[in-house]
Amino acid sequence: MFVDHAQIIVKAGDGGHGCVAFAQPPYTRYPYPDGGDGGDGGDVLIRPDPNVATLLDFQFRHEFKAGSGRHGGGNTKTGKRGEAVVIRAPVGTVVYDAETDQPLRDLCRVGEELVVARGGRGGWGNATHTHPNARTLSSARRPPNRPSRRRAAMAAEATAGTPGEQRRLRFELKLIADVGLVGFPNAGKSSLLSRVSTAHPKIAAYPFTTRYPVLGVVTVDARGQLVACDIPGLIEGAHQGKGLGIQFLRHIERTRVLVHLIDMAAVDGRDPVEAFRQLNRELASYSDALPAKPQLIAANKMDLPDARERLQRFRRAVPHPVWPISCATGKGIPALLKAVWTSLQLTVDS
Ligand SMILES: Nc1nc2c(ncn2[C@@H]2O[C@H](COP(=O)(O)OP(=O)(O)OP(=O)(O)O)[C@@H](O)[C@H]2O)c(=O)[nH]1
Ligand SMILES: [Mg+2]
Repeated sequence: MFVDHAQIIVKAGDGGHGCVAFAQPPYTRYPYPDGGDGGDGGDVLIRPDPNVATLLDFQFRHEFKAGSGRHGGGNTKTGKRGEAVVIRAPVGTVVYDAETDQPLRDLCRVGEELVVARGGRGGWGNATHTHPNARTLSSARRPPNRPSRRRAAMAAEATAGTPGEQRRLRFELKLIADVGLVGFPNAGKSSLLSRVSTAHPKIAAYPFTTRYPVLGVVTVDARGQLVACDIPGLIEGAHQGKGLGIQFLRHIERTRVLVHLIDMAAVDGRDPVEAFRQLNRELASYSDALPAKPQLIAANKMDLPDARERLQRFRRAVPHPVWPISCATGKGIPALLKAVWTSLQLTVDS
């Protein structure tokens, strides 16, 4: 199951309290303060992990709580630090503060880390608090068995730990791929991905076979590898929620090149020129960034009858280069991949 939204609550650990304690070694007249500091509370961190594919785990677990620091002890014992919690999220997760809806960070690189809730600080024990003024006691700083009028002042010599931060967060996953495959349902997007990569997207002759994005690693002869993303098909009015809507376009927002697949055999009776224009209108209604990306047009199903004539008509109506391919026979696909590769190199240089 592919899940690309989640809400969670994070709570960092509280700081432990500082300790009030006194030591009186033998043969000494005055005891001295030796209460240790409280330990700091643990932080809550988020780390992008390439082994996590979706936000599915957060459907089952909403709360993440780090450990609190232990209180300080006598004999200047510092309390143990609270244990931090590391949340692993898919690479490409955008983290928002759910209260303000402000983006906190886009976790798109492995190795980075975001502290989302800081642990509370441990309090000072009276040993720390009196340092460096005096290790021995003045008349105002007496131990409990020698009370003075200023006992209240003495008690204040240890401080309480501070509470850890608590926050509500929203995650939004935007997949990371080089190339996005777009087109109407049944255009052959999944067929192309399964032909050029080891991914196994579902392929069938009915619309909306693909219900969630699928990534595939494509090897382009000896040149190198690229990651392609197959998304559900779009239809006219998708921006108004028709079909599966346009929310999946989020996953191709980060791609650098789009491959637009068009069914030249018009198996569903859709005119290729109309299909091309309608799909571009849907892309434009999602954002200005998508139409601005380089778009390679792949005329698919060229093995079927009448595809050739439709391609000629398409070329006359649409003044862009077109790559005729067939996902059934594999014809034309190497040339398309080379063009995609060149286009990617150009976007890197620019
Ligand atoms: N003859 C022929 N059939 C093809 C070709 N490419 C895809 N098909 C068929 O077209 C149908 C739809 O293919 P898919 O790859 O599932 O299409 P899609 O664009 O992923 O469709 P959605 O996931 O529904 O958006 C399947 O029955 C494929 O076998 C081709 O080049 N030639
Ligand atoms: Mg598909």
